[in-house]
Amino acid sequence: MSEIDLRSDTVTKPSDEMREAMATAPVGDDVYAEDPTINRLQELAAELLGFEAGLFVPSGTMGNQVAIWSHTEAGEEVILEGDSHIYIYELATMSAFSGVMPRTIKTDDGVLPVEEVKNSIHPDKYYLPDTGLIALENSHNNQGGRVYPFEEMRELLDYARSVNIPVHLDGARVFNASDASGVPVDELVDGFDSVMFCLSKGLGAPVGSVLVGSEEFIENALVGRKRFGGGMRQAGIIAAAGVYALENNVERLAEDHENARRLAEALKKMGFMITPEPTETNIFFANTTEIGVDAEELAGELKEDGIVIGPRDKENIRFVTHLDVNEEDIDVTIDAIESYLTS
Ligand code: TLP
Repeated sequence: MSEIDLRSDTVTKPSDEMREAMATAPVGDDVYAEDPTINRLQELAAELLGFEAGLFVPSGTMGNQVAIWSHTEAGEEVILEGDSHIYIYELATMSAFSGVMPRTIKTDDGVLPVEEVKNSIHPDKYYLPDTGLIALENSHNNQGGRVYPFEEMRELLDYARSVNIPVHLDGARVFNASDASGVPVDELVDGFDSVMFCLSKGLGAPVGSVLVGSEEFIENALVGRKRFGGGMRQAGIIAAAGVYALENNVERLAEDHENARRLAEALKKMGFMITPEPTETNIFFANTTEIGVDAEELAGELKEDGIVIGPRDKENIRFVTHLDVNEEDIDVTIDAIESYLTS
């Protein structure tokens, strides 16, 4: 029996059909822009999101960091949310590689209040740093896959445009956000200056992300990608998985959302505290404080039944559904947790 792995949607393995597409992909040297499969993926991504151009990058982190490098000058500030992936999990790369300083706004829901953004931008004085970029995240990983409210996002984008500050979207899971909100993905990202989305999460590809923006932005980002060590050669073999993912695995994300919702509801009945409530996409957090269960111990027990979960500490677990977890796996997980609690 294969494991049921609920730690992250990054754990998906390429299907036989995806592997077939990879094995038969035409390839060329991408540093010469001669890989037909990469070119196709970049065009497809740009078209789907409504941008002029795209750039295939090895990871979401590189996509975000190349975007920051491309938008900013050393010595500037980047405004972003205090629990965002770029701030928490990207090893201060914006400071190390781009020479910019994060200016974080801590929130309870991942949503940047426009007033606070305004207050975070310094008056135009030679002795105060300029704001080079604002970065948002949708869906928000550390907020349990919450979707950025559409109207608030539009308000922020309009404000940023009025003061001429570019806005980047960490859209690692933007297709999940689109499905959950019912807003077509190109409308959801309209008004951003750049968007990074991941192929290697819920879309099920083994590796890769795409950065999209204007032609001018992508030309600059191409330099950034090379500098960051992301210039690839016959990488059409992996880009093919991305093309396959975009053509086959977007619509089914709704199943992951349904599975997450069902699992979260069952855990709630068992006494776990769930965030967000209700679950919005394929991620949620379950807290064990009220039922007095040690999350790490629970993880150890479940592992013996072939169920892998990701406790963050003794009381908090992040659950993530994806295309390698089906309805039956959710039933098996619910039963296993229930029997642990009642034993
Ligand atoms: N997220 C991973 C971990 O790094 C936490 C996960 O398991 O969820 N933006 C967002 C919103 C992400 O969640 C991630 C990865 C990234 C960027 C970075 O992508 P990669 O791992 O491809 O560098």
